[in-house]
Amino acid sequence: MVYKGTILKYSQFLSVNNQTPIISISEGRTPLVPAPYIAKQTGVQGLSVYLKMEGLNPTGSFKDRGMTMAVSKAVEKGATKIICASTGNTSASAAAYAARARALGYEMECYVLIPAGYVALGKLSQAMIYGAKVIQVEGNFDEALNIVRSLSEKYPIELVNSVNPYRIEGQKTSAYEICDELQSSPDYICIPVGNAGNITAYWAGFTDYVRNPTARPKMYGFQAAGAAPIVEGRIIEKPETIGTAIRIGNPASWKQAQKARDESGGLIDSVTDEEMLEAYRMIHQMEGMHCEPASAASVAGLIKVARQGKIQHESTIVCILTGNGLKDPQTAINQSDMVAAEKTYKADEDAIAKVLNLTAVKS
Ligand code: AN7
Repeated sequence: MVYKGTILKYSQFLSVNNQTPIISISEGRTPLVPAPYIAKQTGVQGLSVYLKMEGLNPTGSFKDRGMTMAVSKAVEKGATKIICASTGNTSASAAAYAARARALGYEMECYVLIPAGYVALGKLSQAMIYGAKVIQVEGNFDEALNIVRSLSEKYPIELVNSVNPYRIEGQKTSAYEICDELQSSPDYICIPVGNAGNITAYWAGFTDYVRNPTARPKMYGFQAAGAAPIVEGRIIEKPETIGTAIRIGNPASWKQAQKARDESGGLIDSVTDEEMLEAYRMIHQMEGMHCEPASAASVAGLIKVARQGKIQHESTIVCILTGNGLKDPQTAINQSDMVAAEKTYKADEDAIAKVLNLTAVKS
């Protein structure tokens, strides 16, 4: 049977019925890929580390799992406009699901507010080509979120940020997939934390799906050091990090993230931009996998806390790679060893052999 997305697959866990219009782009079913090099880098014996490739969702991030629910429920109640603030991925996803609603004959417009100058180009281009109205704001994500929250209270427009409970509900399906695929629950989830919706959703998902409370994973969340309000216990007025996806100083799901941490026996810590970029290079160069910089916070965090003795040997760990590496090509180029595009060579075989240092003659 043709796969038709997360809502149909897991409908018994979601607030849908036969009347709910299902706005789907066949999101979900993302690969869980072993990461043996990263496992070794932790220095802990016998770990099984997997990367959950959420960047392989239809718009290149985990946001699609929540957006299929939020837009389906918006259409169900008759909304014709949706709005969000975004560091990029939410806007791309909202724009795509609005387009998908139009494909099914519903009137649906999408408005997105993004912090000017701080959204990776791939994400901005997605929101634009999917047909959203893109408003660049001279301010950060937190300021943009305050505006869209207020607008959605005053005007007939549906808010699709993760303060919309259907977003969190939909994002639980990744936890279900992990349990289905491993045929048990992992011991730890390592996950980047920005607005804190995703860590909240995973914990809710494991709580639904794993009956025995002691079998549920510990939730290990990681913020960027320059944008770590939960770790520091205060709002960060001017968050800064290379991981622009998680450049958030006042997370909407702050309390819920702390609850996920405490109920699971987990932790929320921070990683520096240097640690994030080191993990980002490792994921690409030593695993052949890809993700965007913010996603690498999960792997950077795992390595950090493993070296502090906070990971049991012989355990199973899933790091969530939340977004696709192709969204931010500039960071990839900046982090590569070669600045390939800057220099060109004559189309001459001998000259190229020399550049490549190919000296020995094949026998
Ligand atoms: C790749 O798109 O907040 O803790 O506006 O894009 O649930 O916010 C993105 C967040 C991690 C953090 N990784 O998740 C947005 C936005 C990537 C992300 C996060 C985001 P939350």
